[in-house]
Amino acid sequence: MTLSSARRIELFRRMLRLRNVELRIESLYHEDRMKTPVHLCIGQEAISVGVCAHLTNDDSVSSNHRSHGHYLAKGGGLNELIAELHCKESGCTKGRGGSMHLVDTAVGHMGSSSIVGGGVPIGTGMAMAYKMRGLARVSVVFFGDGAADEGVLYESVNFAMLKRLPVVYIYENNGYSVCTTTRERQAQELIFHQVLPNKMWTQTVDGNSLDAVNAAAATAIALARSGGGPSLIECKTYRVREHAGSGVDRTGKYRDPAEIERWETHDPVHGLRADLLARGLLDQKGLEAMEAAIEAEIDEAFRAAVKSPLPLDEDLTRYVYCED
Ligand SMILES: Cc1ncc(C[n+]2csc(CCOP(=O)(O)OP(=O)(O)O)c2C)c(N)n1
Ligand SMILES: [Mg+2]
Repeated sequence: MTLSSARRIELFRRMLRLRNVELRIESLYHEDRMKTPVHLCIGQEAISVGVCAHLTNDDSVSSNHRSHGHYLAKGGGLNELIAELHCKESGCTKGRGGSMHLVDTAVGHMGSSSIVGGGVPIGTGMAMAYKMRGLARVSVVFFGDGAADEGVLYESVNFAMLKRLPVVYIYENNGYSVCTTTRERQAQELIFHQVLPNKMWTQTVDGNSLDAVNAAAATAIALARSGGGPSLIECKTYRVREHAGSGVDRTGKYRDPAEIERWETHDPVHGLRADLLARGLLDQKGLEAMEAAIEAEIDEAFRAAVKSPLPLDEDLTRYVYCED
């Protein structure tokens, strides 16, 4: 599925917005007003935007600790995200969850789990609910290569294949689980992906290419929606920043600085921006106007978050159990 010019520009805008939100978080993180760990997805924007572009608010996403991109691409509120990072009552989980527990049920972002692999069975269960209720909805599960080390992934994928569930597994292979490479941890590439392709539609794509992610996601999501069962897309990408917090460690302690530089030259946002400018789909003035609108939105989200109140001490145990 090829993108129209208008759609390509809109998806670029979403990627740029996500990038600039994270750059702002990174630039202010040292002030210590954001009382939560953050796991930035800088360099992985094409994946969440390219996948979520095919989903409606009735479809769901189950996410992991690196969740800002999934949440924003699914349409989660920016003000509520930034307030959550500041642990404020106006945050999307009322200041209780922080960066790793983002929820916006109105748009189908059903939550993220800080337990590696924890979101995989939850998203698989969402797909089972859709199937049992006869709903033409799709559940998307984002997981990393660290989750591919966990047994729960294989149990879940097996179950989804057995029951032909409408679930799309998005494997964000960014090469690292904290400081350890995928190659050092896995005896062979993801087993279901390699061994059982005839039971499940799978594809490996360049996760830094919006076009590649968009095309694969279009196929997988249409398949799930039409009763064709589960699928898996491996998106090869790179975690440019450190595992958590801000910045890039270029001292070579656990990864070669030249490797970081190589991936920086294959940046999904910069690549698409250059392509749009070269093709004349966007000019410098249009780009500046787009960026100014994004920056104004981010300014407002931070302003509102800083001035909004913290949760009250006496409400500490609220929301521990569902109150309905
Ligand atoms: C079950 C479990 N084991 C270990 C951890 C500690 N941990 C948090 S994030 C992480 C790395 C996960 O790597 P990956 O799934 O590849 O995601 P990435 O950080 O690369 O986006 C680990 C090991 C955890 N949170 N949960
Ligand atoms: Mg990883």
